[in-house]
Amino acid sequence: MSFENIVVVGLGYIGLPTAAVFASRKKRVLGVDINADAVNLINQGEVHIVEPDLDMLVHAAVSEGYLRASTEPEPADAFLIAVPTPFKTGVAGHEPDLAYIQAACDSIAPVLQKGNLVVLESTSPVGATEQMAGWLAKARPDLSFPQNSGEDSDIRIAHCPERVLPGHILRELVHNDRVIGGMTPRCSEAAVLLYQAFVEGECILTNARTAEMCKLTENSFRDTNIAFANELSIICDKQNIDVWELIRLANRHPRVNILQPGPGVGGHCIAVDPWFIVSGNPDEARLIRAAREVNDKKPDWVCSKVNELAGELINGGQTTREAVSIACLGLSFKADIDDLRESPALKIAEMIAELHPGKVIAVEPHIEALPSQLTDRGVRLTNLDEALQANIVVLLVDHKEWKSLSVSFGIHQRLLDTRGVIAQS
Ligand code: SAJ
Repeated sequence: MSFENIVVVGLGYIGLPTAAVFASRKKRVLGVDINADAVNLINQGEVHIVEPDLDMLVHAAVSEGYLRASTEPEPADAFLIAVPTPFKTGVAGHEPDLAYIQAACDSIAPVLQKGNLVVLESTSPVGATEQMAGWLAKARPDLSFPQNSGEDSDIRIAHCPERVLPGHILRELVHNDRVIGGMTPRCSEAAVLLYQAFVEGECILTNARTAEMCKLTENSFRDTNIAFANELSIICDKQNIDVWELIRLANRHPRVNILQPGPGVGGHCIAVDPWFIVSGNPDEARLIRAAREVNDKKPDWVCSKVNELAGELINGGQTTREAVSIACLGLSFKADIDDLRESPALKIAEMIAELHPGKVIAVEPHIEALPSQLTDRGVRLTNLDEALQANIVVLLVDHKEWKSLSVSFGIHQRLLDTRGVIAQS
């Protein structure tokens, strides 16, 4: 068995880098996406997403003829599905929506052939790989699948969740270990053979359900640890203790490793995936749900602190509420990226602008224009120098531009540093 022709369905933050890395190993790769603009751009050797070095890799792969993009799949040896798994809209709670996976199945089913491998890479609730196999089997009754034919099936199916960190995707794709969960042991072996084309980490075999749960567990573990840090930060504020020093000290214990508090947890993974465990296990997943709630409520706490600081300035008789200016440092969901989606910093800036009658400005070195939810509320994009003159400076993202900055604030100024990076002199 060899995998020379690979189709990758979904050319987003995971699918495109994965397609490009396979192509860089001289596999013939067809990337498939419903976004025709992205497909056209990729065929010109350009990219529609921001990720270090991805543009160069895609350009080289397209110029050498190993990577092509299309809105329609073609027959291949292996199919990788890397499409989004958002929440269902219009229903209460946080139920995963597998509609994109189902649509991917519909698109590849007509071109499937005996001997093909289909791998689900999208982060998915437990049971999604079996569901995917069910959809494919229904569309292709002429082929046999592992759920009915076990090791002798025509089609092999596996789940191999991506685990890469945005900003470091190309390095982590190659060097991270991969958890590979086949629907049967032979499915797992086939998937290992596929990934060995570029993975230098270890490929560890398990079954599909465990692989699904493993990915959700990794992100839930991180979310719970950050929730612990966020809860500590609120307790420390009340107790007049420096939470950053506290965590530094506690982490000197050989078996303690607490992450860092912040303004909340954002992005499309850590703030989403734990809900996939909760929605499938509402009575059992009590800690995982509580962690999500703690992190989701942190932006409200930050806004109430800003309000408190404004009150301090006004009560001191130094100014009026309308005259208080507020600057937000950073809007992205984490440091040194331009991604504003699901960003707690953006949410906080929006809430401040909504509630505060005075001037609100923002600094975000990675964007050129503010999104409309801020401009509609009168927020202006500015530079760091102007922002540091504001009455209240709210540091929301630990971008390198102001990490380790030492600032001396006047008596009419207050700093709320949600990331603990600015030293006051
Ligand atoms: N954050 C904190 N404190 C910390 C660390 C992070 O507040 O100590 C916040 C960040 O500011 C951000 C959020 O958490 O708002 C998430 O950022 P992140 O860097 O922790 O994670 P992501 O969402 O960029 O990527 C995660 C990674 N998962 C783990 O580290 C377990 C990555 O490996 C996954 O592949 C990715 O989710 C994914 O695609 O699921």
